[in-house]
Amino acid sequence: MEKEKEFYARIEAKGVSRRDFMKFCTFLTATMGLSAAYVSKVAQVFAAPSQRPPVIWLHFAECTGCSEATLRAMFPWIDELLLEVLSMEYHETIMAAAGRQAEDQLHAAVEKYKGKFICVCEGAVATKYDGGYGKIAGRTFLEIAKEVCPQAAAVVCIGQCSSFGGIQAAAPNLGGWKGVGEVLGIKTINIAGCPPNPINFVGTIVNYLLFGKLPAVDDLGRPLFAYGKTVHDQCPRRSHFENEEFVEEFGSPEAAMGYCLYKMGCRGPETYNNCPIAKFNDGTSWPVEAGHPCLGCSEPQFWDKMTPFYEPL
Ligand code: FSX
Ligand code: SF4
Ligand code: F3S
Repeated sequence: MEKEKEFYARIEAKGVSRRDFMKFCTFLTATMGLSAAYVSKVAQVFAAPSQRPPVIWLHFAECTGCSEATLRAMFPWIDELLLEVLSMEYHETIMAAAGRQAEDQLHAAVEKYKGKFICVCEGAVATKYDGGYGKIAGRTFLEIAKEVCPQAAAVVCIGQCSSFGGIQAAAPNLGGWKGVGEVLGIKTINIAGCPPNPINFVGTIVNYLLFGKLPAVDDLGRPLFAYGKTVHDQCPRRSHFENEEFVEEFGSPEAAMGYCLYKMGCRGPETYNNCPIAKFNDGTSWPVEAGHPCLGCSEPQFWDKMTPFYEPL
């Protein structure tokens, strides 16, 4: 009770009312595919956390867009998630420590929480030339991944790069870049997207805290609550597709009328993601709503398989 009171006082001081918070929890609960009966339980995960699982967040080759997207999500006020709900032991972008101090922190955290921590991976790992394409503190991404990931309770890959290799794995892929699961031969939870929607990451973590297990996934390791349906099947422009009302030029009257973007190269029909429902930036918009075709960013090797962009399938 005390904890809960403190929580509401803390978020109120940040200008977030209890009502705003409950609205977020309702949205998150629906995104997770749970019934409304779970809203108060989801709220409890934030308001009165019973455990603070340690998290070690590794960066490999990427643009840091995944961290940026997560850190910029107003909900759930990422500092709450990182500092109060989770125990963030290592995250290069946001930690104060640098150099040897940061390295020591990583090793100490792996040692201390062996078998208990959640390892979040962002970015791809190079496999050619002994992984020599990417290093941190003199050690290759490959060495770091091999050392840290197998000691985690679970490995969550955030983004296209750690899930499937991403841009650096696009042809000709000189470094032999791959997703973390493939490199290590382990099963990872893949929060696909370039960048992924932070709500799908938060939903995965909340699922873990609520039920003590990771969410059900598809054969590519993507949580079904978020990646169970195609963009096309949830798209508000779908009736235009059925009526064969297409945009054929950006800036045209058809574009202004919100016609279907299929002929502009939309990959919604073969892309599994919840963008039309979850939207980005706290439900503000998503690519198709902004008038841009889906590029297929949550599908493996989309840089190779979905290109050339802007041309119909
Ligand atoms: Fe990859 Fe993350 Fe694309 Fe970037 O860091 S998924 S390049 S948007 O953001 O890993
Ligand atoms: Fe499908 Fe894309 Fe057209 Fe939407 S805009 S209906 S996702 S093809
Ligand atoms: Fe990516 Fe397509 Fe959604 S490009 S963000 S999966 S609309």
